[in-house]
This record gives sequence, structure tokens and C-alpha cells, in this order.
Amino acid sequence: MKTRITQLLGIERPILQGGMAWVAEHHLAAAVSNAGGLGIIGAASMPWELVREEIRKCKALTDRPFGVNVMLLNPNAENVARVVVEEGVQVVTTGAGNPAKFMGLWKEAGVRVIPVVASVAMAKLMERAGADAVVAEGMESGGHIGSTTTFALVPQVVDAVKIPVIAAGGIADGRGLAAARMLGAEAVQMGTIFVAAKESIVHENYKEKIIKAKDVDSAVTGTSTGHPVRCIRNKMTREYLKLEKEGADFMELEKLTLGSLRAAVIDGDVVNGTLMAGQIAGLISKEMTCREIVEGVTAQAEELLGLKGE
Ligand code: TUI
Repeated sequence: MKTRITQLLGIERPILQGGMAWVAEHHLAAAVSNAGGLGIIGAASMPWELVREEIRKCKALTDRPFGVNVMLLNPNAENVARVVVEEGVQVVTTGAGNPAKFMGLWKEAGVRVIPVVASVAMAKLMERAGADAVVAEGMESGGHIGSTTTFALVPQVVDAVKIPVIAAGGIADGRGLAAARMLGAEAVQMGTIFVAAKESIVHENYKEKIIKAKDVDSAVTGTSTGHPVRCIRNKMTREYLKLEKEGADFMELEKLTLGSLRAAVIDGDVVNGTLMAGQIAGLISKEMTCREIVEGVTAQAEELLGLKGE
């Protein structure tokens, strides 16, 4: 399946792996790139020195293109922005904010810039600022989210911009990729399914929570603070939502989640940890390799779209 995105990024298959905090490290990114998709290292809140190390380790594991996600709530984002240029990274995605101030630096260095957006307005702004493509991410996604669903957002973004659009949120199989193509998207970005991938370094307890999750098992915390985050329901989300209902202030809520994503990913604390995952977790029933995921999703979509053998 060839699209403007496979062409732009020099990849075989139209699948990007989300740049997830703590999860998207060099092993996962390299495995996705080696499978013909675009692996992405999630710089999240990493110190920039560590981002450089992750990039170098990823280069050692793959000759294919890979990307780095710059999370714009990170106070160190500027240093991370420079490291990706110094290391010759080919693709940058951004999340949780407006990357306009780094656009000049990246474009001058020939980096392909793909902001993740959750609205038509932000997509248009990013196109005007020089973005090469956008990821239109619906509220079915895990982690920090907007308020529009993928099904409604993607065709509206496709109509609003000329640059290629990548769909994200609620996609974990070939039906999702085929549907995204029908909505006008030229690739998909998936996150949750890669959290549970064989090559993912995420603790088995967290992977098991995704594999056992049902359609209704996620909750959105942080709506009251302006940073809504979707994760699998557990003791932490119950306490968080109760505090929010009682009108707790930002600092009190912060205490509950400080270090909680690390606790889930590294220590496997599925009780007090933050288990970021999308609504599609209910569709994921086993741990698969990145190659099985990337090849399987593409093959199923090609079959559905009548593209077999092309
Ligand atoms: O960024 C994500 N997903 C994330 S970031 C993250 S780290 C975090 N942890 C706790 C609280 C907050 C963040 C975990 N998951 N997805 C891409 C995305 N970007 N979704 C929504 C947006 C977005 C939001 C606002 C993009 C632009 C934007 O612009 C705001 C403005 O007007 O500047």
C-alpha cells in the first residue's frame, strides 16, 4: 500500500508507532522500523542527553528511517529539538502543544515534521507553519487527548489541509487502517497495540491489563485541569475521579499521578500506576511481534480495500 506518507517517509507500510512516554524506547522503535513501518522514540520528559543515547541505540538496531516524538509540555523540549537535528533524525512528531517555534530549526535541517493535532484549527495552523503532514488524533486514543472522535475528526482535517493526514485513535487492525483510508487518511498511527507488543519493554502486568481490557474499561482523568488523559480504570483513576468531583486543586491531583506512569511501565504497578491505553484495548487479545502487527494490519487492509498484490 503506497501513499504520500510511505513516499514522504521512505517506509514500506503506512503505519507509524506512537511516541509514547516511557514505552517508546529504542527497542520498540527499531522493531517497528525493521518491520517496514515508522518506529518513533518518545522523548516525553527524558533529559536530552538520554534522548541522544536512545537515538544512537536505535541507529545501531536499524538502518531504516525512524522518528522522535517531542512532547511539548516538557520544559526541556528546546534541547530535545536541537538533539534530533544534531543526530540527523529524519522525522519528528510532536504532541500536547503547538510546535511552531521549532519549525524553522527542523525545516532548515531537512527534518520531516509531523505534528499530532486534535482539531481542524490546529491542523490548518500547522500546515501554514510548514508541517509536512499531520497526525489527526481522536479522543479514543490513550494518554493526553482532545475531544473529537477519530471518525469525525479525520475527514474534517482531510478536507481542511492539502498535506497528507495520518489517522490515530481507536485503530488496532486492518479494518481500522482500511477505514482510515476511506476517510482520506494516508497512514495510521497506533499506540496501544504496540504497548502490548513482544518487543515492548513494558511490564507484563501492564500488557496483561491491555490484553484483558474490555471496550468500556478506560477512564479519562484530568478534565478539570485541562489535561485530559485516557487510561485503563483502576484504583488510581477511581481516586483521581473522586477527588476531581470533590473539586480538588491541581497540586492535590498531581500528587496522585507523580511517577505513576513509570510505576506502571517499569514496576508493573497496575493498582496505583497510570495505565495509559486507548479505547481499542478491548480488541487486543494477545502479545504479537511488531512484524506480525505491521504486516498483519497492512495485509488485512489491502484485502479489504481490494489492493491485494499491488
Ligand atoms: O500528546 C499526546 N499524547 C500524550 S502526551 C502524554 S505526556 C502527558 N502526561 C500527562 C499529562 C499530559 C501529558 C501522554 N499522552 N497526543 C497527541 C496530542 N496532542 N493529543 C492532543 C494534542 C494536542 C493538544 C493541544 C495538540 C496540540 C494542542 O495545542 C494546544 C495549543 O493550542 O497550544
